[in-house]
Amino acid sequence: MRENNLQDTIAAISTAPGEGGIGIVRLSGKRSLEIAKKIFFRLAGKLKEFKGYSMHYGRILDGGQVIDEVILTVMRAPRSYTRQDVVEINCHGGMLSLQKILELVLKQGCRLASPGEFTKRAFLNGRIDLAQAEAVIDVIRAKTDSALKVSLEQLKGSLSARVNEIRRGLLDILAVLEAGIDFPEEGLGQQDAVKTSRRIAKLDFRLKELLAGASGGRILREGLRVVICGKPNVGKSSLLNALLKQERAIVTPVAGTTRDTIEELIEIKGIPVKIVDTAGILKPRNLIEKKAVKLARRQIKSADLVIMLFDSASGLDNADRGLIREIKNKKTIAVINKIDLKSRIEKNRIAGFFPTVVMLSAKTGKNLRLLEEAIYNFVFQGKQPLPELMLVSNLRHIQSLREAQKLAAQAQALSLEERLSPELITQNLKDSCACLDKILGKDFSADLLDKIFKDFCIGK
Ligand SMILES: Nc1nc2c(ncn2[C@@H]2O[C@H](COP(=O)(O)OP(=O)(O)O)[C@@H](O)[C@H]2O)c(=O)[nH]1
Ligand SMILES: [Mg+2]
Repeated sequence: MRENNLQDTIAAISTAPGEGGIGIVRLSGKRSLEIAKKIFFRLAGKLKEFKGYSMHYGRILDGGQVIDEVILTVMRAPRSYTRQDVVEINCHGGMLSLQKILELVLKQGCRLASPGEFTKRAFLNGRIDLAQAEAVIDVIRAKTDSALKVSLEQLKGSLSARVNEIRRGLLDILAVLEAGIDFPEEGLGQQDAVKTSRRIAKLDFRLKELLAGASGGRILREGLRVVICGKPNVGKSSLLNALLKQERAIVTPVAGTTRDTIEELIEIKGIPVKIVDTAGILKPRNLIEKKAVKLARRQIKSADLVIMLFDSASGLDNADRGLIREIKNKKTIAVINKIDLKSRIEKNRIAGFFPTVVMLSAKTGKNLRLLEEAIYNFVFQGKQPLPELMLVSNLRHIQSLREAQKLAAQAQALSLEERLSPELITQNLKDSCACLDKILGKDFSADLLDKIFKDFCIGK
């Protein structure tokens, strides 16, 4: 595969497209320094040798023509992002000079890098493992401070260290068991069996511990999709505005004001929340409303959490009851809105249908905080998330950890059986270990790498 070829010298624009103070063209590979030397001319003094971690002020020239005034940063193998020779050309951040410099280095023999190829090289050259490589893009895409913290921990290698530790534990047990299989006459004594079982149980516990923070971690990474639904005029758009703290959606006393769904990203206590306002669900009066209701239903289907809104002032009616039936399989927080008006709904009437009921006023903002707390609790089940337990956030890691844990638990159950069959236990432990290897990228396919890095930006 071309992209797994580490011999080419690759180049790409590493800064975001558009205007900026500075733009960077990055080169990585054996010929980086040689190519940079061909197009770079120092403004003061003569350039002798590029030292690692050095910066040079000068010009990029194409033939005799000045392309831009730049600063060149040189990082030499193996002390660089990719463990290869890396040159970063810091030029003016206009698309034209970036594009021209990129074209120039391509003309001189660089190949255009594919998305994430610099990071892929860091992985293939062993500077970081696969879980760390995946954390790079999560750091870039983090939507909240908490999400950033989790990704930075992963990039630092905290998750990998935990996984490695468990993996080593599994290998140690395997070594003992396999010695027993090789010398069956000695066999595994009762004492050994108990000891083995305890050791597997410990690792099973460690895996469960990592998985305990996984659903929260995943939401921090991907965001929580919250859809506000309810019949017309209960205050859905007002609630969106209140949570957003700005007048985003049109609010009027006229039923049927909202037609298109409105989505906005907000932060609730560190959780990135995609909040979606929908049209009220009631018998549509015309074609537009019919489409709006259809859209609203589709949104409800894709929600991680539904906020079902009731109007305190108008009382519970058949339309509300119909909606309650419609969303009975969704995770829902019920909200009784307009508590600033005379109440005609008792909380108890609704509490039977929903685990959480919040009473608030979208108009005055009263108790809005309680809804934010309810959403937070929905994600973290009322527990304060411990940073050390919030190490997992990537679905691929979660799935492999789950599989590894299941296999370890099976091995542990087998080790308690009277007629111990070491071969079966070792097979389960080996498979469990293989799952952990996948997380770390000790075992990978070109397809997997393609899948992971295709989501990266070019130049990273
Ligand atoms: N008194 C009071 N009126 C509200 C409250 N929330 C919304 N409303 C009013 O209810 C009407 C419908 O609100 P809107 O947000 O458009 O409802 P939607 O159709 O569910 O989106 C508007 O006149 C709002 O001003 C509230 O908490 N208290
Ligand atoms: Mg509305």
